[in-house]
Amino acid sequence: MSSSITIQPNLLIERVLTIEIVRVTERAAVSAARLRGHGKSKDSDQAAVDAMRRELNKLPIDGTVVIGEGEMDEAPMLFIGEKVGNKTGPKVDIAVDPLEGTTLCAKNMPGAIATLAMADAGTLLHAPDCYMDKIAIGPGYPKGTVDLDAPPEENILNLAKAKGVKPSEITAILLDRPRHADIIAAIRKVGAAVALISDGDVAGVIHCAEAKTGIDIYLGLGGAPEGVLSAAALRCIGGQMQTRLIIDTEELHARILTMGIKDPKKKYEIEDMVRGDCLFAATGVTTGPMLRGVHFGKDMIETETVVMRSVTGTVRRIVAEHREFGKFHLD
Ligand code: VTB
Repeated sequence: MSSSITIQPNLLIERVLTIEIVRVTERAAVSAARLRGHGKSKDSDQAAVDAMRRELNKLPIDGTVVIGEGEMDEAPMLFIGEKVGNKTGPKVDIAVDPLEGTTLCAKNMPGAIATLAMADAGTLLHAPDCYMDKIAIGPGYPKGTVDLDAPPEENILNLAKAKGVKPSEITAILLDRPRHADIIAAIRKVGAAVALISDGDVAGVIHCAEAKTGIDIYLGLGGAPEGVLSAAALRCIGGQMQTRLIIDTEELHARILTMGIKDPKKKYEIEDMVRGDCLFAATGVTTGPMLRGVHFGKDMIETETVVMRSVTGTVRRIVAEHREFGKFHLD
């Protein structure tokens, strides 16, 4: 007796794209890594952008960059609204950060990554390149355990209670910025620990959902593009996140109107930032808690990538040995 499995074309292409996007972040990471530690953050960013764009244009998608490297007039590549892909496949929204942590890469410090998220057209939040207030925790907690509008102390105490530990056993991660002085003081006042990062808050948010990192909660203001990317990752692996754009200039007010955002003070849940299923991938540029950085071997280049798919919640870690472009160290 023969059995047959019908795979819907859209589902199949979406599964295939899971592996295809790995190629995109891998190439961006390798290009950026060539300039690791050179002190030139703009150059390594541009190298990552160029590589990511080249690879995206090979994919069977009809894609639009909705979170990108700035606006059309100021960024030559992967600007918001740029069309990518070979137009043979599904219409998709793409959020990119070809080099998240340009300073980390320039200084060869831990945690620089190349990252992107992909979802059906019209389902990713079109956010401008502004600040975003964020709170995130990992999976397994009742909805509403923390709230963006509650004081940090209250969030820490509620989270400790939900986790069944003392507040002193909670660790909060924040970007190390003067603007976070009050939040840091409030967290420490209730006895919780603070972990400070100099850059890289996409990984910062994801750490909340990775038990091995020991991070329980992300708090504070980071980039809005990074916020949408981390929301995509949490949509895949679980966790809670609330955000609000910081629209504090006339220019930003005008800009968000053109992006379809009517309420500048709207509090976003993950489902508002990523309104359907998505794919997320990140490749390490410099070694950090989440990913190993690019390793240049004698005749090959090794990369580590994490790729996630929200339909199934599958997380794959792909360690790749690139011989074709490792051999001559070309890419
Ligand atoms: C974060 C971080 C980035 O910008 O989004 C941060 O993830 C926010 O802006 O790596 P400020 O640096 O102004 O605080 C980065 O540090 C750099 O893009």
